[in-house]
Amino acid sequence: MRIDVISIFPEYLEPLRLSLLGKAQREGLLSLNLHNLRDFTHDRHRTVDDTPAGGGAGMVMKPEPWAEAFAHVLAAGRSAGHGEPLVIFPNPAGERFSQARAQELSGHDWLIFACGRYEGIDERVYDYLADSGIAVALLSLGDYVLNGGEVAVLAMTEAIVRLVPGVVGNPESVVEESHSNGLLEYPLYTKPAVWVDPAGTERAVPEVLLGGDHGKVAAWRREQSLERTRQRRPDLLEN
Ligand code: 6GU
Repeated sequence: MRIDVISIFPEYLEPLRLSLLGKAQREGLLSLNLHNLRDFTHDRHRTVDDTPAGGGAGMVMKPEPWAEAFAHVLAAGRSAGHGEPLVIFPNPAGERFSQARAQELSGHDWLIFACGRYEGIDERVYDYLADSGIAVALLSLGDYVLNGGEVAVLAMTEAIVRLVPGVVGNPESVVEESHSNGLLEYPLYTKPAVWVDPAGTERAVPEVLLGGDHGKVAAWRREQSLERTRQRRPDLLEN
């Protein structure tokens, strides 16, 4: 999978070089390419924003650097042998990102994330991409506002890339986790079988988990998942 990120703060994305995603890059499962939008400006101040047409607060990202950045990234990906990309604009006014969406996006060969800042990007950039036949999606992490798309790209990229086959060592660990089946994950325990907490209370692992009956364990976990979901996220059960 190839991922390009265009941002005025490409250093913000450097944590994607660490840990599991770093390993995926070293193993050739992921090619991560970071681009500074300011490299596609031509004035002394490397200007990427201007005042909003019609007036109002804040600044709007100018279309010209975005068009140049996309031309560069599209050429680079195509010459590396990739087909058609999906361009994702992290945006609080976009469709809600979810585990199901992460699963679907993990099957793509090439994603381009375009991080807006300030009040937003000139609308003509979206129209230009769409009219050029490029697939575009606006995705939001949730109903709150961040200062820019970078943090959202960190979250979305991690959620997507860990689902690419081969990235997580044990494929079962991405099957049995919260949201993979529409429910929250059941509680987890490890050794010791009885733990004395710092207040002196003995806390035992539920007996069913130590009995060796896999059918009973599975039934108990399912029940716990349902109960947790009912308590914490009843909205998930409506679907
Ligand atoms: Cl994707 N971007 C920004 N700027 N704010 C957000 C968001 C995205 N998702 C939630 N809030």
